[in-house]
Amino acid sequence: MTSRMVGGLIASLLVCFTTALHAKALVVGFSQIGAESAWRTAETESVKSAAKERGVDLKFSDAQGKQENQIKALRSFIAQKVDAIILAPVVETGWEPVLKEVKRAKIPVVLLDRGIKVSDPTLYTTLISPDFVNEGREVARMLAEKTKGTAKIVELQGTPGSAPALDRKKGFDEGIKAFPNMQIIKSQTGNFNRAEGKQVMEAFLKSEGKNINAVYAHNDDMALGAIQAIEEAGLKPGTDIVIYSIDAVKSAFEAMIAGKLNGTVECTPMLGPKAFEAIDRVRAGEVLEKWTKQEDKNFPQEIAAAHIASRMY
Ligand code: GZL
Repeated sequence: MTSRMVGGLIASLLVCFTTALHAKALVVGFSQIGAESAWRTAETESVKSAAKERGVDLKFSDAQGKQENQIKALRSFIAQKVDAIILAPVVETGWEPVLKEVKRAKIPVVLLDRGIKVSDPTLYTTLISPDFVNEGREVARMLAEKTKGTAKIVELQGTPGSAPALDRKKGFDEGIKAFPNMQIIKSQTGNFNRAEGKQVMEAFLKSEGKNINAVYAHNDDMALGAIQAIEEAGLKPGTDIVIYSIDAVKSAFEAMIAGKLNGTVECTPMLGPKAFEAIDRVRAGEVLEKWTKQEDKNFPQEIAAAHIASRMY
């Protein structure tokens, strides 16, 4: 090689090195609700591992279930000049002001697993979530089939004001309308967590006792709490009182195989890769669908054993 060629080679290597140095990692802020359920923890893990795989610098904030902490986190992401924001909004309302600040800072927002109500749809790029209303309808269908259309139901609702709680109730109410002998006799929030699900179920058993023959829980963690309460009351969950829920977490499959849970509807938390794909597309100038809809799957008790080995969360 002539000295000119060696010089040229060194120069081009230097250019590659400096560009690589300046191609800074993408910085993404992730405002997560908390760790209220196994599902939520699985979602956090999915986002963190997808960020790691992509070499994304992820700024993670756990709001401990409080909207004001999420709003603080969003303002901090603006101050840090992040390239994009992932937001799992604890409730549907109260986001307009802070999302206007984010928009002014020209930071794209991807909503994860829960929707929001805003007058200006440009305040977020897309919502990656399932159809919660359909999930409620599917539980109603499975419960109607199991009880032949006659059931005195107690309902464990998710977090008040959250999209999944509002829409899973809406869908279930629609689903049982066709069955006059299926009534919800008690309905209360258990905040999507096992402890509160157990406490509320204990109260239902105290006030309604033998009158109850079905439980509709908006998520598996509350259903698992209800199962504990039913057993402690000397009754057999899954037979004396049938139980249906949503999420399809691994412990729900274990409960179904033990005959204590009668069915669950899958709502996948493995949304990390999709969140970063959406961010890449937005940054490349694409306009995304407002709703990146995730498909659900029903898991009645009968098929739990065949599927548990392949469960990812
Ligand atoms: C659903 C998600 C819900 C889960 C719960 O997308 O928002 O929140 O069903 C979780 O387990 O707490």
